[in-house]
This record gives sequence, structure tokens and C-alpha cells, in this order.
Amino acid sequence: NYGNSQTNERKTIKKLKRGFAYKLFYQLGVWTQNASLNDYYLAVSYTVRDRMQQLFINTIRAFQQKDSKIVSYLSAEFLMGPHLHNNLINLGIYDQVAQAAAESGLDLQQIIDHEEEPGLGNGGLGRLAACYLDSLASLEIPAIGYGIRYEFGMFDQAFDNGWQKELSDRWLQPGNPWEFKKADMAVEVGSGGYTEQYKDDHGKLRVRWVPGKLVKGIPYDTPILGYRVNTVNMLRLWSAEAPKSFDFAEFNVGDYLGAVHEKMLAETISKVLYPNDEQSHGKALRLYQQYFFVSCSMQDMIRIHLFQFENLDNFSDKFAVQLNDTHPAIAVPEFMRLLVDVHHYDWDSAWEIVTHTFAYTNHTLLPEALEKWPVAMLAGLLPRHLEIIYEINRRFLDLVRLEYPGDVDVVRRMSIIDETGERYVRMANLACVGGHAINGVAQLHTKLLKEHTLVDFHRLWPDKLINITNGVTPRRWMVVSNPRLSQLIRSAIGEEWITDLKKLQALEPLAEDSAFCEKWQQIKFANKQDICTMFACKQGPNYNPQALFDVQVKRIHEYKRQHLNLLHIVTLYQRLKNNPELDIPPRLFIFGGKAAPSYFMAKLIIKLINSVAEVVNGDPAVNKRLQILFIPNYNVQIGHIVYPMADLSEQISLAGKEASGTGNMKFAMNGALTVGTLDGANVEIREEVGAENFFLFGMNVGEVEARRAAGYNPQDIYNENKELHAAINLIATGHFSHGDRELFRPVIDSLLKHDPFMVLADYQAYVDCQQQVGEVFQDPQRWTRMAILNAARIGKFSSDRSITEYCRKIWQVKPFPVALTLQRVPD
Ligand code: DL6
Repeated sequence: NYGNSQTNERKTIKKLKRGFAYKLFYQLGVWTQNASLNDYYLAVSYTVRDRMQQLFINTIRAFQQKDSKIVSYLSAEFLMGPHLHNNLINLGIYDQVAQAAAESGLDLQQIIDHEEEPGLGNGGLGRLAACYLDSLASLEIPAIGYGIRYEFGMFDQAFDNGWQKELSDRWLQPGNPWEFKKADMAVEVGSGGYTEQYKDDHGKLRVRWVPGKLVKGIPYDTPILGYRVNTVNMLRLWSAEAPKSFDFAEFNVGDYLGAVHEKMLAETISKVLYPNDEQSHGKALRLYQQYFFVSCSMQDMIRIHLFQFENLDNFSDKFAVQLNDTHPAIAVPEFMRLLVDVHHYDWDSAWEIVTHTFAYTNHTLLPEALEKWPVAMLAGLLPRHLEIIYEINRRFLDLVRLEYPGDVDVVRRMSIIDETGERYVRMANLACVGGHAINGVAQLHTKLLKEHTLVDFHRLWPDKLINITNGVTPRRWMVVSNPRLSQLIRSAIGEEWITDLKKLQALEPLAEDSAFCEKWQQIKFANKQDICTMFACKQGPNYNPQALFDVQVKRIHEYKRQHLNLLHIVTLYQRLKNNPELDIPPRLFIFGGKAAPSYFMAKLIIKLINSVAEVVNGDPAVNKRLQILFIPNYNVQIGHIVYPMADLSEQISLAGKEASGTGNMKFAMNGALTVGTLDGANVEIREEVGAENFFLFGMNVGEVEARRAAGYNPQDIYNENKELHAAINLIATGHFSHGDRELFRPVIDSLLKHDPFMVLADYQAYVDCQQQVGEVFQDPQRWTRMAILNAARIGKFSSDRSITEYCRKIWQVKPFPVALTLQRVPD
């Protein structure tokens, strides 16, 4: 048998090598000597993609069976990260491909690193969608992710003299080997125009929308492979094109350029991803992007449904549609329009279908992030949808009035239309009304939704709002990104944890095993060395892998409090300057994250971090003990190297502001300890890993509220706390800005005058907690034991658990294993 399997292995490798050569020659049109690294990347990727095809085609066939129910995940963002490595792991052919590559004179790692990642998301929300697609496929749940194929994804970040510079992301330029264009499955989407009444063939009065313009949505399908299963689901991203290449009428009168201009305008729709943290409600293009992908997707689902069934009566038995935040909430009136105007359902039957189909996930507690669109904008762009929204609202408010007679305030608050000033459509209210379930993304977040943001909806429908705590996929965030640790865990407890993360519990006893602990430490050290090799320090000595790697990677936002981290750094800097003998472990502070291009304060915080880094790293009096590295252009690829090497995970948002966080889970899975507040999913992580294995500091939500109610004055804290006073003064007096006292004044003013995220109130608790962190780090045995226990107890935060909950509590779907009835075409 062993002989047989060896022969099969050789055959596989031979076929792979032939595959690479074939793709190079026939598909890419180059020969080996002339091929670039990109050509090789494409050749290897196409070869791997071919190995997914039989599964993909059989899964699509399974979608079309009457008894399979499909989850449609509607999301304006999918932050997928690089595909090649993940696909090799999920297919289980990494070793063979590495061998075939080596025998072809190629370095697989170099090819993997070459991939330009599809950064079609801003951060947590888009990355969550990607983790959920991985889990849906791995759990054999038929699913389609629907979104937008942005030509330019998240901008690339560079630093220019410490300032963030945004560069356009040209991810499609090298070619995208993972997608299939399905031009013949295009759909049309309207905009503008007017609505009119007409009599149908039976003399019945109906309404229709006569759009002023049409665009075509072209689907591009990316296969989403489950881990070692036959299921290969689909990410279907829509790209906008003009309905015809140019307008003949205009061409005939000679306006060729005008016609081409129209075509360009159509293509603008899917051109660029909007960075978040921007006020978008004035941006008609953003609204139209949302409508565009939602309309394409609903039409697509209806087409799939009608392929199997005569009508749409049982649509919600076939599709469970999840609205990932409110970005796709316009799906509610769009589906109503399609049912009532196009498929001629009466309103009540249509509403029954719609509300049984949709469910909505809320991802934010920040009031400014709750989407609303001006009524006037909707009237111009989507006149029929506005009429439908008014009708939904009229019926809904009748219900509210019945429930709360005489209470005009509740009617005003719950109305889908905000009439407090300029009139807006509140998308969260629309999503709450239009679906059968609403969920928050961590226990604390859901509790706060129930008590504040969605309190009225919760009172009206007490069973509708539930919690499903976020999770992340251990395939990408352990197996792909941390091969050394995954191998150690495999050799200790086997492989089951990869699909059943709770099995990591078997590591607990090994936290007492000195040989295992030593291996654990060696792996962390090797991962840290990788980073030191990858990034050389520009101002001082090279980074020290023995140091405590203290990491904060996430979007730059005041509520996430990168400036609190920075105040701690400046405090340590001062302490070391004042007392060179101070007994603290060397630390490397690592930052990563982008600021929204128009978010002035976040960009200034980036400049401040880089300015402090320049001084600290360049000061021989401290730079053997304290260093700072701001890794530019933080993305999924960089996440792959950051999570495995971290000792300490910074999760320090003001309690009540971070909905969940998912980086916190990735760090803990890879054996980093958390310093954090009782915010988002930190609360549950601490519960799981044990309070003694988590560095907790700061006010809880109740204390934050009480402090604010008592009249918070940051200036008092500044006046009373000497170290804080000195740290702030050092920044204010230009120590980190070549004497310029104006540069960082806005940050200082904000902290001293308003401090909206209570940085100063939590400062002392944070600094004290960090002191404790340093002490524990000086006891490597203790630290390692805590780290192993973090990983061993992190099982709850697998996205497999989250998806299983969605299936049971919201979608009512079950696994539908794919049978390989369609055979592959022999090669
Ligand atoms: O649920 C995923 C992720 C959470 O982990 C973060 O805490 C939360 O900030 C993020 N929310 C957004 C908000 N976008 N909108 N709207 O990105 O979602």
C-alpha cells in the first residue's frame, strides 16, 4: 500500500508540474525562460483552480436541487485576503504543490507572497464576511456571498515623512486567476426616471417604475472552498457596465465621445470601495452602489428559484438572506418591488415572503455610523423604492400606534423616516422592520442594542433581537498563517481542532509540560525573528526578538484609542530617561492600521506615532529597551505574519464602543495575551480564557456612563496626574516634532478639552496594568503557561460556532453534503 501511495503521489506531482507548464504555455502564452514571477503565480493558481472545478460544479448543481436551502450573504464588503495559500490548505495539496514547484525550479512561498490580495473591505465587517464564507463552505452549507467587484479596493497606505499617503489599489492589474466572468448571466438595473400607474391585461391597476437609465451587472464568481469537503460555494461579485457599448443614436448625431462618457459613468458604479468612517449620506454614488449590487443579487436569486419552482411563494424556504449591516438594506423595498410590480404579488403576500427572507446583523454602536439617506436623494435615484418605503412605514407605524396609543415620541423614534430636520431614510429601522431577525455580534453589544440603539424595536418585538458572537476561521488564522504552531499542536493533539476548535482544550494539560512549553516558546521566538528580518529598524538598532512584542493592529480610530497606547509609550520613555536602571523588559511596540482619508484626527495620530517612533528608536539611551514599528499598509497578508508573532494583544477601546472586535480572537488563538477593557467580545474572551489569564483594566460601561453623567473633566486628571501631565507636555512642547508646538495641538486639545473616548480617565489603570504585564513577561514559564491556556480555551471564537448558531437560530438551514455526480473531464 505504501508503495502504491508513493506511486500515486509521484503521479500527482508529475501532473501538477505538467499543469504549470501547460498553463504557462497555452493560457499565458509564455515559455519557461521568459516567464515572470507573476506568470508563475498565475500558472500555479490556474493549476490549483482546476483542481477545485469538479467540486465547484457539483456544488452549483446541489444548489439547484429542490431540497437544498441556500444562505445568501449580502455584504458591501468581502475582505477575502490571498486565495492561493488558503486554497492549497483547504484542498489538502499544499505539500504536493510545494514539491511540484520545487521540482519546476520554483519557490512556492515566493509565489504565495506574490499574490495581490483582493482588499474589498475596510476591516472587521468585511473580514468577518470572509471568515463566514469559509465556515459556511467547511460546514457544507450551500451559500452564495453577494457583493461588489470593486475595481479599486481598500487604498494602499504608505508613509511620507510619517504622514499617511493613500495610493490606489490596483489588485486586478496582475490578473485575477480565481474568478470566472459569467457575461451571459448579466442583469439590468435601473435608476432615476419616474413611476406610473397602468392597467394590466386583466384590467387591474398597477404601478411600475420607468427608470431613466439602465446599467448592466455582470457577475464574477470566485469559488470558496470548504476545508477538506466537497462543498465549494460561490462568491458572486457584480461589476457594472453600460448596457450597450455606446449609444447608436448619439453616435449617429456625431456625439461619439458623449456616448463613451455615458459608458464610463456606468462603470464608475463598481469602480471604488468607499473607505468607512466617512460621512457618506451625501454621496449618491455610494447609495447607488448599494442598490446596484442588491438589485443584481435579488434578481439572481429569483432566477435561481424560478429555475426550480413555478413561483416565488416558497422563496424563503429556498433562500435565507442575511443583510450584513445596513448597506444592503435597500434589498427590502427592492424585493417588494420585484414581487409586487414585476411578479404581481399582492402587498400582504409579498410582505410575508420578504419578512421571512431577510435577517439583519448590526455591527456598530456608534451613532454616527448608523446609515441614513436623504429622502430627496432617494426620490431622484430610486423613486419607486421611496414610494414602497413610505408604504412599509405607513403600515408599520399603524402597528406602532396600535401598540402604544397616544405615544407620539415612540412613533417619531421608530419611524423609518427621520423628520427631525432634513428628511432621511433610516436604514437600520428599515432593516429591523423588513426582516424576521436582528442580531448583535457580541453579548455586550447585543445588550447595549437592546438597552439603547434598538431599545424601541426590542420592546415591540422581544424575541426578534438576538446575539450571535462573532468568530474567525482557524483555517486561515492558524493553519495558513501560523504553520509552526499548527504543526506543534497537530503533533500534540491531532488535527480535529481545525474543524472543531473546542478540541484545543486538549492542550490544557500541556501547559504544565516543560518540554511542550519550551517548543511553544521556540515557535513564538522563530515567528518574532521573521518579523525582525522582514522589517529593519530605520533609526536605531535592529528589532530584538527577545523583546515583548506589544501589538495593536486595527483601523486607526479615536474610539480604539491608539493614543492611549502612545501615552503609555511616552510614559515608559520618560521613566527610562529619568531612570536608566529601571527594571522593565525590552518592548517592541507594533502598530498597523489605516485611517479613513478624510478623518483628520486619525491621520494626525498616525503622524504622532511615527514621530514618537523616530525619536524613541533613534535615542541610544532607550532604544535597546523600547522600540516602535508602524507596519505600513496593514492588510490580511500582513495579518498573517502579525498574529503569530505577538506576545501582547492591545484591545483597549473605551467600553461600550467596539461592537465585538475579531482581531482580539485571532491574537488569542495564536497564543498572545490580551491587555483589554470590558468591551465587545473581550468580555467573552476573558470569561473563556479565565480572568487570571487576561490583563483587564479600565472602566466598564456602567462606570463610563456614571463618569460622564457626573460631568467628566479631563483637565482635572491632567492637572492631578504627574506622569500623564509630563507625557502630554512632552508631546505638546514639540519634543517629538522638532520643536513644533502646533503640529499635535489638535490631539492635545481634544484630549484636554473633550476627551470623547475618555483616554485620560483610563490612563492610570492602563499604565498600572501594563506594569503588571511587564512583570509577568519577565517570568517566561508563567507567561507561556498563560499563553497556552489562552489558545486552549479559545474554541468558542471559531466562525464555525458562529455560523452553526446562525443556521439554527436565524436561517433554519442544514448541511447539504455535495455528491460528486458530475465527473471531471479527464486531463
Ligand atoms: O462585526 C464585525 C466588526 C466588529 O468586530 C467591530 O467591532 C465593528 O467595529 C465592525 N463594524 C463596522 C461598522 N461598519 N459599519 N457600519 O465595521 O464590525
